[in-house]
Order: sequence, then C-alpha cells, then structure tokens
Amino acid sequence: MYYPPEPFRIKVTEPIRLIAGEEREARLVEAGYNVFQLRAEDIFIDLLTDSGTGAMSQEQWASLMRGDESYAGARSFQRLKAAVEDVFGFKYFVPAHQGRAAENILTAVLVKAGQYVPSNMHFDTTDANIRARGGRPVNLVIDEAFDPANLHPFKGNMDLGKLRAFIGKIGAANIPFGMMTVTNNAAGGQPVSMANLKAVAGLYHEYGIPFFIDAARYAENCYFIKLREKDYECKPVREIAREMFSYADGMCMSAKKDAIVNMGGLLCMNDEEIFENVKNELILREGFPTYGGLAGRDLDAMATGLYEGLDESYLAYRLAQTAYLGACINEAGIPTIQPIGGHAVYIDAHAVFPHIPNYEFPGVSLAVEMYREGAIRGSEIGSVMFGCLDPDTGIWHYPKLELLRLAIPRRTYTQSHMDYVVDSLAKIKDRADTIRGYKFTYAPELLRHFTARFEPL
Ligand code: P70
Repeated sequence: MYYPPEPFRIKVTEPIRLIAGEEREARLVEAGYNVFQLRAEDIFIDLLTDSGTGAMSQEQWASLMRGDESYAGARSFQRLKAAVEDVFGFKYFVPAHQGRAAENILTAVLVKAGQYVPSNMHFDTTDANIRARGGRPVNLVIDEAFDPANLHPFKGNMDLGKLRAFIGKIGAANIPFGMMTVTNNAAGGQPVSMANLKAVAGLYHEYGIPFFIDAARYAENCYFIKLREKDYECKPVREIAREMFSYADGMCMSAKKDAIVNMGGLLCMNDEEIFENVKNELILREGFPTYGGLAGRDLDAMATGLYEGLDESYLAYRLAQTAYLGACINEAGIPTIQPIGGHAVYIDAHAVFPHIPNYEFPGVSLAVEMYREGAIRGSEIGSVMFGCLDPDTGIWHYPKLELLRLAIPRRTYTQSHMDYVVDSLAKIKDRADTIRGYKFTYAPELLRHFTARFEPL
C-alpha cells in the first residue's frame, strides 16, 4: 500500500492526547452516545469531518495578516473576487460564512413551497435548507452508487434517464433549479464525470431550469476526472475546473473543504436578477455583500486557499492518503464503499454489524465503538442523518446505505495516525457480534445527527 510523502513539512504542532478507557466510557454517557456532543480535547484522532479542520499554509497565515477589515469594498474582498473570477468564471458572487449560509440565501431567493430540487444526492444541510423552505429535495444518482462493491469510476453521476422522467412527471415549472453535488458526499465522496455533468446541464437547460453546482469538493472531483476520464489526463486541473463551471449557471460552496479555510463559503451566479435578490437577502441575514458574514482576513485566506486546493501535487497526495486508509481498512477485512472516495473512507456499518437493523442505527454503534476503542471520532451517514418522514404518506424512509464516515482533515494527520485508526478498527471487528444497536432518547426534526441523544439497546 503506497503512502505518498506529504508535499509539505510541519512548522507548528497541536498536541493531542489519548485519555484512558474508563474516562472515555464516562464521556460517552455524558454525550448521550452522540459523538458530536463530545469535547474535542477528549478525542485522539478526529475524523468527524474534513470541514474547516484542515491545516492552513504559511501563505494563508500571511493572508490573515494582510486582511483588510473595512466594512465595505475591502482590499481582501477584491483579492477574493479576483480569485473567484479566475477559478470559477461566474459573473457575480457573494461570500457567505459557510456552505449552508450560501444554501440558505439561494433557497430563500429561489425555492417556493411544494417545489422540487433534483440533484445526484443532496448533502445534509442542502437537503434541510430546501425542506426548510417547504421544498422537496430529490436524489437521482445512478443505481451503482448504492452497491458498495461496485467499482464504477464515477459513482457520483446522475441517472439521466431518471432525471428526464422526473422532469417530465413534475414539470419544469415546479423545479426552481437543479443541482449536482461534486463529489457526492452522501454516498462515498464519489466523483461526477465531466461527460455526465455536461449532459445534466444540457438536460436542465433543455427545460429552462437553472443549474447550480454544490462545489464543496470540486477540486478533488476535478482531480478524479484527470485520473479517470478519457481526454483529461493531460489537462491542468485548473482548466478542468473552468470547464466544469462553464456548464453551470451558478454554484454554492462550503469553502471549509477544498478552499482549505476554517470558515467561509461562496455563492456564485451568472443571472443579474438572481444576484440582486441574493444581495438583498445576504444583507438581511449575513452582512454587506463585500464581506458576507466573514472577517476581511477570512476572505483573504480563502483567496489563497482556492489556489492551494487546486495544486496538483497537493491533490495527488490528498487522494492517495485517503486511498491508503481505505486499502488498509479493506485489508483488515472491513468492507467500505468502493472505490475509495476523495475526502473520506465510508465503512459499510451494516456489513460490520449485520445483526443491527437500520432502525437501531448500526452507524451509531460503529461511531461509539471507535471512540471506545481508540478515542477516534467518525460520523454516521445513515438513518440518523438521512432517515426521514415522508410528508405525503407519513411513512418513515431509511437511506439505502448505513455508513460510518472517516473524513480526513486536509494536511493534518500523517501515516502513523492512519495506521492507528486501522488497528483500532481491526479490534472492533474481532468483537463485532457482541455489539448492539441504539435508540433515540431525543431527536430534533431537521439535522438531527448534530444534537440527537441515544441509549444503548
Ligand atoms: C461534512 C460537512 C458540509 C457540506 C457538504 C456539501 C456537499 C454543503 C455542505 C455544508 C457537514 C458535516 C457532516 C458531518 C459532521 C460534521 C459536518 N458538509 N455541501 O463534513 O457546508 O458545513 O460549510 O455549512 O459536504 O461533510 P457547511
């Protein structure tokens, strides 16, 4: 298994400590067995998310010092504007404090109650923001995405037949915009091919439906295109990105992922009227359009991070590190979604605990065991996150996959950290048949994974 040398060396360190097993047990009880409720200092390896948890570079720290905190028209905004125009090529944009803030503004401006927003798969906050406006998120990814062993190189692709049938059934007038999430976070961090994205854009446009990309991990997606799609192997990733965004009418992005900042987001578009409405909504909710809820220094660090996230030696290392963790976990006999995605390894929790049904949350069982075993934190991507009550039928729907995601913060952990995670998982596997499921003691209506509490069965 190949672990690439990191294309950086370490100048600043942050201590982590491994607390004793009995202490971990007590922390789990206090947290209601929801790892979101643990204190970060009680965690040894934190793979809860790759969002906002990456290490900034020396250039980004220098950018923070250059930050211009003027309320309006700051120099830092101009730097960000130049970077956004250069990297994405949209006519208009506003910063937002993170991805869900951009989604909130977009859905506030475009979604009316009862309307539908199709995508390959919406991630948690996008799904919730559409629902919060009375809209219906719809996932139309290819069926291969739900077969963890299937080796399709672009498992994030939209099923074009399903999309055409859906538009035909619902009618374009009930679809304020269509989306694609790149990479597809809800089912394995899997990429979308350029051919598929182009065809999806063509289909939306055939019906006059605006097309927005959820671009949280677009750079990783573009590198997968370079590695896997014919005719792209010699193209610079920056050109691949420009081509990708040229097919869309806009995008929203959590900059906490591929722009490698601790906080930030973007909302871009080509339509002037949408931009005017977005600006007014932004002023009400986030801030003046030249800072959008961020400090000037955050805008500056984002401008620098946008380029670093597209650096090809960084991207090669990034995807190889994730592939290494996945391959070692598989070698220990633990099934994951295949192929290994860009930012995370997704363990098939249902395969690890076949005796735990989806309504007893096998992903929560695995998240708890990882903390118990090694003070490692991962996140459930299964029935807690995506189980939902159908408003029309009153029936509970469960997602097709019960996953435990190990998301790798950017430029943060090394090979020995990854090996430690694999050792801990191997020990859990040895006692898998003794592990039980969980039930809710508290759950809010939307985004319940963040604050739910559980009890072991
Ligand atoms: C993650 C976080 C955020 C996200 C995303 C896509 C494709 C938008 C957003 C919202 C959320 C999360 C999940 C589990 C644990 C912690 C955090 N994804 N679109 O880790 O962006 O968070 O900036 O509002 O993946 O995948 P933002």
